[in-house]
Amino acid sequence: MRQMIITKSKVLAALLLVTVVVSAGNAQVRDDFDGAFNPALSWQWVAPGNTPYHTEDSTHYSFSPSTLDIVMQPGTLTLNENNAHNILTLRVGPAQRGWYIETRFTLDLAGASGAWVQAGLLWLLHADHYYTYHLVLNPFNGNLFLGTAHEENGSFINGGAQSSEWSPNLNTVTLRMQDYLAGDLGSYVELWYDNGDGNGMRWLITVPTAAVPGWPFTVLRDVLLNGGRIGIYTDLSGYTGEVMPMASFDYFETNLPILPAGDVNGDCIVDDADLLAVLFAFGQTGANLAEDVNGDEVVDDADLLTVLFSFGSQCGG
Ligand SMILES: [Ca+2]
Ligand SMILES: [Ca+2]
Ligand SMILES: [Ca+2]
Repeated sequence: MRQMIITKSKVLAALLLVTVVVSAGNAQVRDDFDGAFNPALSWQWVAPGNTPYHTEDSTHYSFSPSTLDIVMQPGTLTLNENNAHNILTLRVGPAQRGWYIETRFTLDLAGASGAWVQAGLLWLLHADHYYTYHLVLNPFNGNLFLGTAHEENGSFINGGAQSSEWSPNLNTVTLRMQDYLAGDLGSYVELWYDNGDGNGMRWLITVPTAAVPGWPFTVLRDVLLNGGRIGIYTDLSGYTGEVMPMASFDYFETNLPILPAGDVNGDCIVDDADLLAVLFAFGQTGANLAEDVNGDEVVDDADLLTVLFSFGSQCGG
């Protein structure tokens, strides 16, 4: 009996070791938005090129016990408007094979109509360089469908995918983007969805990025190959009615390497280079400063402390 207990505990220890090794190489992170943000994730509200740079507006979001509820408001990343609110992202390093990002949310239109109301997944380098995969209201017939958008240098185009339409009653969707393993890393992105019609998760389309000659989606290529920001977003596309729609996000999940807080240069480790960057930029003010770790538009003690406290931290913990 004693022998068996020892054997079992050895097996358990070995399994734990394997788990640790696997998760270090390919860490999955998830925020269930259960009444608060997961404190292990360094969510940021900043959107380079947007005004305000720090997009948080706490009067327009709250938590239920199981969702993050964002009440939309006028403002958009579209074209040169760049005046969106509550843009929520995580900084990530270069992608690895088998990467994915996924979210599920409910879009409560609250009677809104006549505008391209959108909510979904965001890839962000700048308010004029981003890619979105989203649920969208067709303002002409009230149906919902899945759309995509890409903006480069403020030039806005379709992101290469659009679904058929369905009744607005089916307003809870799961959206997933993942690696297309048959192609080179960073070259193709698979789009998947579940619109709650009982048919489960299904493939929508595989989108080539700008790593494939002739394709324009530079943001997908650049974030996958070099890192950037991923997250969730909402957009009213000009709607200014009385009652605002609300997007209730149930979770966000990814296995892309999340950069630790304080990783100023985005190389997946907080070290001397980040410390020096903050010291040299100390006292600088304004938007879009990489050394402004907490996004309050000044490089000061608070940013320095974040770097010091997370000194040695790496992607995946
Ligand atoms: Ca823009
Ligand atoms: Ca670093
Ligand atoms: Ca700061």
